[in-house]
Amino acid sequence: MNTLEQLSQAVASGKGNDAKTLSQRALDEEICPSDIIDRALTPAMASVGERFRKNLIFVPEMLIAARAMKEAMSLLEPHFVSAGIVPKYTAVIGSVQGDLHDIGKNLVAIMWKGADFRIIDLGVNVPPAKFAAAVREHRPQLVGLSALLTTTLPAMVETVRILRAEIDRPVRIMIGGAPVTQQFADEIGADGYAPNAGVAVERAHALVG
Ligand code: B1M
Repeated sequence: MNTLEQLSQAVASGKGNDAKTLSQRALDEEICPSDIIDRALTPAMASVGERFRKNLIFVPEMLIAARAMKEAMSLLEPHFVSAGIVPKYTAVIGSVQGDLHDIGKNLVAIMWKGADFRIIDLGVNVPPAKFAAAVREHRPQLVGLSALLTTTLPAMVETVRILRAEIDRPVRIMIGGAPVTQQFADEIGADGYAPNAGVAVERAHALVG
């Protein structure tokens, strides 16, 4: 098994220390950090989700795998962020109310940080009013909403509605997460949708540029 395959297996089985060691080994082998995410870490979480769906594992195993993924990401994050550069734009980001999933949201935040954005990360389970308050306080050009559950899509709809109703300055809204589609973004009046963190960077620049 090569390093990326071993890393994927370590994350899927929730071995945080191994995940960190193998991420470092992958970097030492000069594998680019976004390839490490796309070819090892993300597929690991997809396989965890698949096993959960088939009732082969349960919530605790998903949680442990998520922790292992975060260990690996903590090692990779500095490779995405350019030190000492004052960001040109500000973005507020969070997982919508009721949603505790944050790995995808964190990945988007890391990539935006490396792409000229100061990030105000509101975390998970963020009520619409908290997004609106953060927009008033930090005056971002962009707001990012993440949702991983079909049951939290209504909270995304409500957050977009409240931002449109209460914020009287131009702010672009991007949405994403596994159940989200371009069609849904169009229907609820979001300005943009991205299927993954890489595309989220391109679309963010298109929206604020
Ligand atoms: Co949960 N969970 N989970 N879970 N979980 C899913 C999402 C699920 C698909 C698993 C399954 O059944 N196959 C399923 C949802 C089904 C549905 O609604 N259709 C599910 C469920 C049911 C649940 C619970 C209800 C389980 C329960 O309690 N019975 C529960 C809900 C808790 C809650 O939120 N209220 C729950 C809990 C959890 C844990 C807490 C244990 C853990 C999360 C830990 C954490 O995030 N800190 C967890 C995990 C780990 C998963 C899976 C396995 C992995 C998610 C992940 O991190 N993926 C997931 C299965 C799966 O995704 N296949 C699953 C990797 C990540 C890189 O991808 O988040 O999709 P993703 O992000 C991508 C894109 O979507 C996009 O870019 C990212 C990077 O490329 N993107 C954006 C995301 N946000 C974006 C924002 C943007 C743009 C792009 O712009 C702003």
